[in-house]
Amino acid sequence: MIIIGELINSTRKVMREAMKEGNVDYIQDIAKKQDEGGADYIDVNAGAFVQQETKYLLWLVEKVQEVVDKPLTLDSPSPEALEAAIKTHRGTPMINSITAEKERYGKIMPLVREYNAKVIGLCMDDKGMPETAEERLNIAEKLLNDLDRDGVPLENVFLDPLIKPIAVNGEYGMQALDTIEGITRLGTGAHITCGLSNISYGLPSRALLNQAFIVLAMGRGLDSAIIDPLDNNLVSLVLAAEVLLNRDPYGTNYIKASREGKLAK
Ligand code: THG
Repeated sequence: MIIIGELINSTRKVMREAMKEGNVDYIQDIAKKQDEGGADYIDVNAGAFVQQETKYLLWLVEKVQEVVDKPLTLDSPSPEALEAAIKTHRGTPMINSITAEKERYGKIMPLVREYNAKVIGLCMDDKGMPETAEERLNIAEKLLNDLDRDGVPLENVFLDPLIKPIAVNGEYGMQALDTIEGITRLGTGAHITCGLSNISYGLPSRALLNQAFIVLAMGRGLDSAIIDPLDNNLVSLVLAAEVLLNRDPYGTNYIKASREGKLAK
């Protein structure tokens, strides 16, 4: 499972304050903890600073890379902010995100290609957020076709079905799961990721719903997720599910985590 650590995000109040105050210690501490918690990528988002997004994003890239060797997921719809951040980033980043919207695709795809970046592709187009699994799957196929045509290796692509809250519509869970399975069945070699916690928005005991949902989604082929790597129950459950799905041969990772005392009971 490719884990993307979600905590360095300006939509979170604590993080927004830390960014405003230039609280480097706090941000670097969260970066290190996500790294140790098993994050493969660290997401950085400065979108709350509308006029100064680029400035804050560059600062985040610099400060996080001072203390962590993992690549970053650059979380912005702005081609300008993304390009500046990619140039500052050491190594190969992941761009979060591209869509099938004509203008956004046209501006972001060349960055993906030029820097050989990983990229998250959201299942949306100029008609907005799709309503059904079938529409999502059609957009996913179009994105994969276009990226392939434009020379982007599909193993660098992470499709995101766009998770909507189950509290808004009881069908949203099944829609996401059916989309994940549909993408898996295409067999293109593209990865599948999602912002997991959207599913539980507005309901009590959100952690519980997130945990149940990640296991269901992994069973349908989810192989990456944007999550809180400091949630030991969640990360332990992911390691357990990998063994059960035979995605961790001989339980090597699971047993190693256990020996290191990292697994929840
Ligand atoms: N897909 C992609 N990228 C994404 C998302 C997605 N990036 C942003 C988001 N969705 C995933 N990241 C987060 C980061 C933090 C929180 C949730 C998702 C979070 N939320 C709490 C809440 O919702 O209540 C707390 C907010 C707060 O602290 O103020 O912590 O879907 N590709």
